[in-house]
Amino acid sequence: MARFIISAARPEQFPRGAEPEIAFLGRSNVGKSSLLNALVGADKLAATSSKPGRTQLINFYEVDGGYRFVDLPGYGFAKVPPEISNRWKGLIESYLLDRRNCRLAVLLLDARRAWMEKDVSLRKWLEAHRVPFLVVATKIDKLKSQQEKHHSRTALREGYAGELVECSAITGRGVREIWQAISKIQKKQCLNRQCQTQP
Ligand SMILES: Nc1nc2c(ncn2[C@@H]2O[C@H](COP(=O)(O)OP(=O)(O)O)[C@@H](O)[C@H]2O)c(=O)[nH]1
Ligand SMILES: [Mg+2]
Repeated sequence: MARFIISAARPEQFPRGAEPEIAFLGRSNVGKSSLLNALVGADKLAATSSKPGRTQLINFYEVDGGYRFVDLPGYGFAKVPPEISNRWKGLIESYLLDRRNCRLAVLLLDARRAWMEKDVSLRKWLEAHRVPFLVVATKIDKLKSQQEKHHSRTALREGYAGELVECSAITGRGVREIWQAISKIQKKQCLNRQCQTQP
């Protein structure tokens, strides 16, 4: 079960309370909202769209287990003017850097495309700022042949040896593994960074 809380355009609108948050990041249209729905077993909790660039706000959801899911605005949509994309970037960065609730960023990649330039720079940014993250390659159901699957795996591993989950919002593949990673990392984080820095 899950419930929509708020669409925030500014940090002052972020919800209060200490609930741990899992943030979903990735290019527009990569499948962030669909994955969020698949994780909570809902069809229409987070709005999905075949048109990229529709989620321009930070959407907060309350989900079972005392977590919040945070649907961050997608990047990499070419038709957005620079002033708007800079504003999005500012909003995302202020969320990831300043938000104490944030325990984990889930970085989504399209399994067919693997790492694109902006994904790599985002991953490097997360590493540099020590934001804990999990890489999820989604739309895995679209890889039909063995050759496509092999090609995708090789490309996903190019320059990245960390934790990686393959998933599909359509078949539900990977959903359990993502939940496992969420519960594991939240506990670990509590022991390490976040809880110690709470006032
Ligand atoms: N085949 C397939 N399509 C997907 C999957 N996840 C998302 N999609 C489709 O990709 C499009 C964009 O999805 P959406 O969740 O809105 O992407 P967002 O912009 O990252 O939130 C929609 O048409 C979805 O139905 C998946 O795992 N498999
Ligand atoms: Mg979306």
